[in-house]
Amino acid sequence: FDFSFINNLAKNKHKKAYQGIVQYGTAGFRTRATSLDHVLFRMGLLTVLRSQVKKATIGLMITASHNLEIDNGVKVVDPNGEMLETSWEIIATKLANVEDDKVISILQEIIKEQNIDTSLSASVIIGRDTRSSSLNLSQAAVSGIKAMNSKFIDVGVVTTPQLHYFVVSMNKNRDYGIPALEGYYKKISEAYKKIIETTINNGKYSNKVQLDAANGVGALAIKELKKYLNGALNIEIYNSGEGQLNYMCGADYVKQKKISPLNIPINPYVKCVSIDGDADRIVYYYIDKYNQFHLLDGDRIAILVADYLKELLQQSHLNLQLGLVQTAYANGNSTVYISDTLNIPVACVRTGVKYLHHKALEFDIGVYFESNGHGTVVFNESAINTIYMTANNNSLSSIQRKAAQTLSYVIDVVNQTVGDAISDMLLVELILHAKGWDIVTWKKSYSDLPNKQVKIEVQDRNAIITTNEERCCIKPKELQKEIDKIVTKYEKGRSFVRSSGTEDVVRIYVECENDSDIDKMAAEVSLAVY
Ligand code: 16G
Ligand code: ZN
Repeated sequence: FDFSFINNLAKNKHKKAYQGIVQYGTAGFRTRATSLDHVLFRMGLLTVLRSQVKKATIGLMITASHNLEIDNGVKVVDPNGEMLETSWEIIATKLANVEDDKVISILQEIIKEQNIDTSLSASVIIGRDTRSSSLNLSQAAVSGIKAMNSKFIDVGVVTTPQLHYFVVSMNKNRDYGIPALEGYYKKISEAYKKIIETTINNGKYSNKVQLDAANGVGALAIKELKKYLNGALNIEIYNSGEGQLNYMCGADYVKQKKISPLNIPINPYVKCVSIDGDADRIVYYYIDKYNQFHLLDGDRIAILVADYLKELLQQSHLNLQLGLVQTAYANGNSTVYISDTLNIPVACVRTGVKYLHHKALEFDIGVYFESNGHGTVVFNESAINTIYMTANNNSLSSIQRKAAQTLSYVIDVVNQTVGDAISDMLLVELILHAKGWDIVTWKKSYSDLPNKQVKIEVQDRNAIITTNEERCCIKPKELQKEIDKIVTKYEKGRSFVRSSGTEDVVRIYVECENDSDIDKMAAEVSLAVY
């Protein structure tokens, strides 16, 4: 590397414009867009080294997901489509925060400590969302990548899951799919159409969906997807870019506020979905004739998917272990329903996709979803092979083979690299279609406990420390005892507090049996936290 050239860029063109500390959190760096130029430049440098260590293509996605337009962020995607390894988050944080004239020495330190052969060729794929700040930030990253003499592909404006798809398909020698957007759309839409064609619609299913695209990149992707679907799903797109990104719309808004987004037509019982600003989250909802709002969030999607997969496994006589992964935010009744009614093992992990993803990999088929609508299904290699073999085994009964065939298409509909709003929507739709369900029937399977989330702004979010997958607070010391005392006063009461991984806030979750108690309970726990 030409260190003096890099040094010059670090001290001039990409010098620090922000003196505060930035931290590589649950989903990468995320803060005001104006503070990020130097971070992006440095992440450009770092991904090249990461690529040399892993001897594979690394991804760089510029987005702040469901945050408002003024924010932006960046996350690094490892070769298998997973989030950057934890030990490198620390390295990334260090590199992002040192003074401009220390960038070179830190780079040299990383090279030495990680024993990196810098003569190896490297490759980085870079993508961005539709934010007005994203183009400049991606250019800052490219500036870093180029300064390290690495190859790179700028795939431009893509959803986060599409960027993950690119990384995996590049690294898996096309086994996973063709590394192009066309490959992505074709893969998921072809498989979707095959399943729809082979199942008889026998009930209340309607293929009309009103989709709120949060005025983000998802709108572009869905428009594209529609061309490939050829009418197999009737998607009406709202908030497709004319309004402000994530402002009073999008999956996070709808999930938190439990109300419809701006601009979506209110027609009773019409199936609606909201995705977020980078299209990796999805929630469903509808309004009934009394104008009451009904949410079907990630917990419900997970249950729908797990139930369907279980049925297919039974029909195909496949002895594969199916499991479900949730976080503490999962509604208590959803957990009871999964273990008691569906009899599917369910695990709980801490917030953040990487934790869910890793846990899900412990099953042959792992379904994971956060309540906020971020999730997917992962199939291990041997499960995939067994499914394909069964689908093609002519000596088996046609029912058995057909179920295995359907499973094999499901594998292609799903974006296994990360939660993907678009492929999750197709998955939900094909299941509702197979079951002949409308959205009301889906909602009826069980009822959620009333619940509420509150956030409290704090100086130092690290003041709260939790254990037991965030369900128990160990610092400050007395807090958990107080929460326990509050909780016992309410039937089916449950509450936990945790510090956010993306904002300087402490989050509080409460749930209990009676709707009329929920505000009081939330207020009591908030008071204990203050
Ligand atoms: C990030 C996470 C998401 C998690 C959220 C929690 C990824 C890709 N995204 O958006 O999974 O639910 O953070 O935010 O891991 P919080 O820590 O602010 O509550
Ligand atoms: Zn997102």
